[in-house]
Amino acid sequence: MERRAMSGLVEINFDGIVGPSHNYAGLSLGNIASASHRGDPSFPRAAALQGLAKMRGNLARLGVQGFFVPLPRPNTALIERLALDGSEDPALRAAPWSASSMWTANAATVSPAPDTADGRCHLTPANLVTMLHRAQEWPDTKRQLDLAFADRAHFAVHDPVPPTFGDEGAANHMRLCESHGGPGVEVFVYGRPLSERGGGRFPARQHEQASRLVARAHGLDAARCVFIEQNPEAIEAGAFHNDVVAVANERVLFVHERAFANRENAYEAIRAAFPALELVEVPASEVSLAEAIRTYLFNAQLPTLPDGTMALVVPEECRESASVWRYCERLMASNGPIREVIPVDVRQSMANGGGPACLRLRVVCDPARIDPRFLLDEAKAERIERVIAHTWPEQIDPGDIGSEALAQQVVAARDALLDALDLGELA
Ligand code: SUG
Repeated sequence: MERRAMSGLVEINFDGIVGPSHNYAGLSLGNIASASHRGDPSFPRAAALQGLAKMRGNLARLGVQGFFVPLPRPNTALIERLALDGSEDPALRAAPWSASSMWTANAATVSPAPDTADGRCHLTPANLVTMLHRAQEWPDTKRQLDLAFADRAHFAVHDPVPPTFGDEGAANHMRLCESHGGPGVEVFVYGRPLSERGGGRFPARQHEQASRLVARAHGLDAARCVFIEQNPEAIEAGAFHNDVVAVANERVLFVHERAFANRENAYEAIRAAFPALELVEVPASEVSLAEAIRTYLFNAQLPTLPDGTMALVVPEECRESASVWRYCERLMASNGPIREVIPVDVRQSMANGGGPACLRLRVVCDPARIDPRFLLDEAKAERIERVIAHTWPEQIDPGDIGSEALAQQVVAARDALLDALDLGELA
């Protein structure tokens, strides 16, 4: 199949605005940060302002930035379906309150127009079935995608993959290309189920059949798709998504040595589909898998800057780690494609296992085709900031979850945001 470069296409990062119910309930088995912060007080206002500061930095660097609004919480329909009456396990009680839609890398898988058979950009919302608190996201996520990408001549928004096959969206999907507007090779990374891995503690959240289904539904050319198994050792070490151990941009794949089950075969398969690959592999002898996962070095954004070089936008935690920062300094001094490393403070999200890359969904498209209400500019950033400062709870303690007073505050805060952004349809 012939795939053409298309003009006017740029990469847009859609960040999830951190919702007013952001809390630490320890809901994600296999996500070490989530488990270790279970029961801590959370700071939703600070969390949302940290996310907004990251968006502003990227808007200044890249000239374009999108966002999605938090989903409705607490989810009253889920509270009813779970028959919650106060006697249940606190983790179950917390699920309908989760602000997990902030991690928009799990909102959907996106195949840009130059890769697809019908020349439209295809989006499939992730079913996120492995975790209850995340499985509730997709219907509201789809509503938002349908609104933001309503132009059916340019976008196709699919239904999610059937729940038999867990799908966690773009967090397990990478795209390699010469330039964003040109044809790409799409790399899907899946985990083998525990039953097939001969044991282990943590579930694989991305099923191979989900990835293959998405590739078919998006009309991708089979010769330009690569399916790779995640290293079970990485899953066991806490890499519950591939984007905890790898990130790609244009020709570059920045990856930990232990990311894939069979590393040589994986690189060979990628090179066969995309010979121009520039591999930047971090050896375990320089940064251990555990340290990579603790600091989220790979959960970085890797945008191409206007001058054509690439920057790695990493969590502040990377600067505080001797081995990781030593590596970053060497990277910056090298002649490689990544010349700048920019630490950002997203600590509130990090404490739930979400770094800079988790907080954004990349969509390559013509910004003129998107509903402009989802694109950020400075005036809108100020409006969002004011709403967060005035209405987001400053602190949530574990005992607050389930309370009527907090529910009212969270609902009112989201309503104020929708009002400020003229997005009343999502109420
Ligand atoms: O699904 N954490 C999220 C973090 C998602 C990170 N996304 C990417 N790697 N792309 C998750 O595990 C924690 C919620 C809690 O424990 O309250 C949580 O859902």
